[in-house]
Amino acid sequence: MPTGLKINCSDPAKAEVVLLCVPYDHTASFRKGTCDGPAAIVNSLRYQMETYDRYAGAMPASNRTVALSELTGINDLAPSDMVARVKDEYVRHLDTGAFVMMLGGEHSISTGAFQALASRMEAQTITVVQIDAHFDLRPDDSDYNDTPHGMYAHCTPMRRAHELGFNLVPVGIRAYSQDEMDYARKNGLTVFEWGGGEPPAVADIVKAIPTDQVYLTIDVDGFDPSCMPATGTPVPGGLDWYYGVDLIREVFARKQVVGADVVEVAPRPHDVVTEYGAAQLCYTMLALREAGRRSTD
Ligand SMILES: [Mn+2]
Repeated sequence: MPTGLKINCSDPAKAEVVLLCVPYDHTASFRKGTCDGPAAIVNSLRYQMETYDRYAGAMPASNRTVALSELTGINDLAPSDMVARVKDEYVRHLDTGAFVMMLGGEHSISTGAFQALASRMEAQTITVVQIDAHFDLRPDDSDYNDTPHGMYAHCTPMRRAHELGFNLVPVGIRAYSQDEMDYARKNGLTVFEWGGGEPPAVADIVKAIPTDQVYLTIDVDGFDPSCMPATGTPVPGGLDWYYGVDLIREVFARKQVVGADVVEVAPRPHDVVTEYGAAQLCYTMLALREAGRRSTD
């Protein structure tokens, strides 16, 4: 009987791993509901996981302290205040040396993490590896929204990350504006676009990451909707489940992952596939951290 992840520490300030829940859903452009994502993912994490993670060949260590940090009331905030609150909270966990696994919530929450990391480390030494159907490189959402949410809308976090100085490696991209592609080209991004042939070798993606340090941001719509259907803006033809797991495994084996998030889970009635899949990715990432890096090629 699967028992799942033990959340064994009530004080995030004393924890080695913090599950930072950000139930924020203000600027979604199509289907709403990502404010219910974090609780659904945590529920699956606690009660649905096999303790042994076969993807990592390891388990999240039972003697590690794991705490929940839930940003309650955050859904009442305007996007800029939300980002500021996520940043403050994230910085607190960075300063106690915790590894933060952030759960969303719409993708704009990642900007708070980027700002926090950039306040404590050199952004240039970190690459944001982004699994996503969309670039999220817009300056704001004014090109498609009659009542725009501005520079922290959920179509903007990678633009904000790039402006902060992070390197970007987007993977699974298959829906974008011409301006976003122009921005990516102009700034020399290596883009792993999906569709139009066989997917690239996982090793080629890892080789394209210019730094040792990586922040992994997983928008579940980067995966094919057959495995992640409950999301705000599903797009057919994404990453196959096992391809995504292989990519995440290789990133953890070759790089130092300084933070991760799983966003845009929008639970729907009579279906737990997406939150289960998102929880599995979180669990596998925590198990991969315990498995450690591979020393040889
Ligand atoms: Mn996204």
